[in-house]
Amino acid sequence: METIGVLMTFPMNSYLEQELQRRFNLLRFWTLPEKSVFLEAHRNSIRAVVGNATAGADAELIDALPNLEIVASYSVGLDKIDLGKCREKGIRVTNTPDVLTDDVADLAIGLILAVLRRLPACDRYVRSGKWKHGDYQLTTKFTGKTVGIIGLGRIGLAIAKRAEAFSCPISYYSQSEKAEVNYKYYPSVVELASNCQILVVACALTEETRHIINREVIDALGPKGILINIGRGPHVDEPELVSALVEGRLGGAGLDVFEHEPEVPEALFGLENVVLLPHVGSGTVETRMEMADLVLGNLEAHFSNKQLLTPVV
Ligand code: 8YV
Repeated sequence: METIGVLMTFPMNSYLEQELQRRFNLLRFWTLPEKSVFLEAHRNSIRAVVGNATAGADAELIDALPNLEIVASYSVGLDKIDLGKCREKGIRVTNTPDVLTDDVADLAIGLILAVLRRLPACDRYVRSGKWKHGDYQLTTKFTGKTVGIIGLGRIGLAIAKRAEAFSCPISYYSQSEKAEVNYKYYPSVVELASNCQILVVACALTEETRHIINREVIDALGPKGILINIGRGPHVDEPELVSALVEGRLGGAGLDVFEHEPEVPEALFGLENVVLLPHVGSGTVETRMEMADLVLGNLEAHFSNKQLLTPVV
């Protein structure tokens, strides 16, 4: 398979990069200053694209590669891939579901605790020596709080399971009610937000879910409510979120993703009720290795005419 051209869009994992280099003719897109010149030269040899949540395969890239057969994403999210274009052209698409579910759900709970119990601020309090002059202020209890989840897929369900262990009543919003769960269903995000204390975004980013967190939802969650986003930045109307937090119209937020990441609104930096993470939901050694193995397994399967491990298209 050493002659098969594989275009990697972004530096995502060194083990994956090494293995792709060993097994295929790996081309590193991010190292090239003149991308269009490069594509002109290599367009015929590239048969696979390996992308991630930062750089996938848009219509322009797909159209530039006449022999593209497969897009193997090092992510569960598919929002950076033009799926319609792939379907139209018969290009296969794979992602990395399941292997990252636990990590992302763990992180959602970590963010809830970090916001409610002010963990980063407490840590800063100890390090700065302030503890010697008095105890840290009281914080807010997590156990028993009502948790609303947007999107009850694999990750949403895993978050619900964990929150249940904290005795939290669970409710959710998704496109349709799920027969297999006993959690309370709300047919709109505003209704869900009005009826929970902690609102967690765990759905896929699509045209329908872009800005699913808008001013109305933020107001429904209210000055004691907490927003947790482990989905995608564009799920949230970020300027609305920032002004709600700055003005005290929302109780707090735990954010792993941002609308224009790695740019993060500086207005959030001084707020103790906000915890900011650099998109690390799946970022453990163990999980990233499993994600890399899935990408490799899917490519090997495709080019050996075997069944894909995790096909999307
Ligand atoms: C990654 C992700 O952070 O799976 C997703 O959808 O957002 C991620 O796990 C990313 O693709 C790593 O490069």
